[in-house]
Amino acid sequence: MCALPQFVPIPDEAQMDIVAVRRGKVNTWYNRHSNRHSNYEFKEPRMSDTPPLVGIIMGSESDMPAMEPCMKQLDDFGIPYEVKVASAHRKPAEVHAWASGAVDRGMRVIVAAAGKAAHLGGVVAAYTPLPVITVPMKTSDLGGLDSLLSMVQMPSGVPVACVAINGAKNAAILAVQILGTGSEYARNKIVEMKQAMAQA
Ligand code: AIR
Repeated sequence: MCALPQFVPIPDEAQMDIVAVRRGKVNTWYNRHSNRHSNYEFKEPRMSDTPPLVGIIMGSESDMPAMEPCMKQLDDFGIPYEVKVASAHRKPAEVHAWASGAVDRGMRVIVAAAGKAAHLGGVVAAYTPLPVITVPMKTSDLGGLDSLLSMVQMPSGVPVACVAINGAKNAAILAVQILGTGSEYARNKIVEMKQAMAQA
């Protein structure tokens, strides 16, 4: 009989970093100033003493407002994350480079948001062993059904999870639940959130 595979927990340094973020030490990797689409100006990923555990990628800067609840929820949980904008169709090489380097940059789970023919999550999943949670963006023409179907109908062998249309907050919660399989800190955050919901 085969031995069960060893469970690999999130390293201690990452746990310590999570606590550091909770104390407000770390900013997110974007800030709110003008750019052509949505009042966000993206900076180059900065070298931080807190490696991101969640990688958030979206197909366009126009997806940013709908993805705000994802970042806010991770901020509330004190989980470090990285934000990347790159389209699977317009910048495929950039998506490839980002996704294939995610593990080495310390990430444990990826959230991918896109609208219309939303192939981003599937393409990212093709390049990384990390779990990918997709967020179908609501669209003006088809209400997001186009995005949803593009994400959920993945071929066998390359799964992605998929939350509701514009379900950015749930994507963050699911990401932290996945982190919680190897991090007591993350698991406790979910427990606290559930207790707060039950008491509201
Ligand atoms: N998109 C961008 N490249 C491929 C896809 N599917 C998506 C974006 C966004 C929508 O197209 O994720 O939801 C419109 O993007 P834009 O840049 O035209 O505003």
